Amino acid sequence: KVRKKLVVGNWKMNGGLKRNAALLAGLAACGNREGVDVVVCPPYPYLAQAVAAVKGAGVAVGGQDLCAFKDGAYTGEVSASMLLDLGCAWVIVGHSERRSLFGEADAVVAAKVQAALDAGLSPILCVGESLAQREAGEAEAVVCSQLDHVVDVLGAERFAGVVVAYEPVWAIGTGKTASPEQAQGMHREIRMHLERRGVAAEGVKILYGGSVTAANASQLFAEPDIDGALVGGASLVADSFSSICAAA
Ligand code: G2H
Repeated sequence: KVRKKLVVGNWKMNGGLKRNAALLAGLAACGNREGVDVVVCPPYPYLAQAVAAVKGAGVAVGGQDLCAFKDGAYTGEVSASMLLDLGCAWVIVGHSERRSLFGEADAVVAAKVQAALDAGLSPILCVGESLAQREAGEAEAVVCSQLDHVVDVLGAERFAGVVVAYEPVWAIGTGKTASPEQAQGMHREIRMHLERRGVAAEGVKILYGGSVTAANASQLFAEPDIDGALVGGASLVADSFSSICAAA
């Protein structure tokens, strides 16, 4: 029943060769800790740099997105096998920025999760409600429906290989973190919903994402159904990210 904690840094569209080198060097302190796995997700062009830099440091590397198709005429896209080829073990799928800014629908997200699993990558599936949806009392329904699209495509058994990241859209990059109680409530609901769908949900990691910082991480990690974090802004500062990993 013990779920090892997982902390994932999502750099989003930030970085540069020089700045990354310093940041990646600072991550040496994050890896090889008992009880927590650490993943860093730089933009595509810097994946090879990151893989080389964290070698031996006990930090894994992941993509921020992938294409649902295998290969062929899909200009600008990156496939699961390419991520794997570069040394990635993980990939973020369906981040709210992909959904809202780039029009990624639930069906596309589900196809991407499937493509990741088919290739042997571990997908981190992002779900979360907007402020309007929360205020309308629809938060649980929205999140459950996002999960259902993926369970329907994968089947319950395969879903066990997915990590879920709950990221309330109103807490992303806004400095407004969900309270540990709010986050725990939704994480519990996600686990119960997956259980209802026939997924072995006690083993599924559910990360919290949305303005996680060194200051609020330990309170979040103390909740029974919060198994780690997907960290954006704070993952761009080595000291902050290290502190979050140390709190896990
Ligand atoms: C949520 C999170 C990481 P931030 O998007 O995915 O970003 O920590 O900056 O809110």
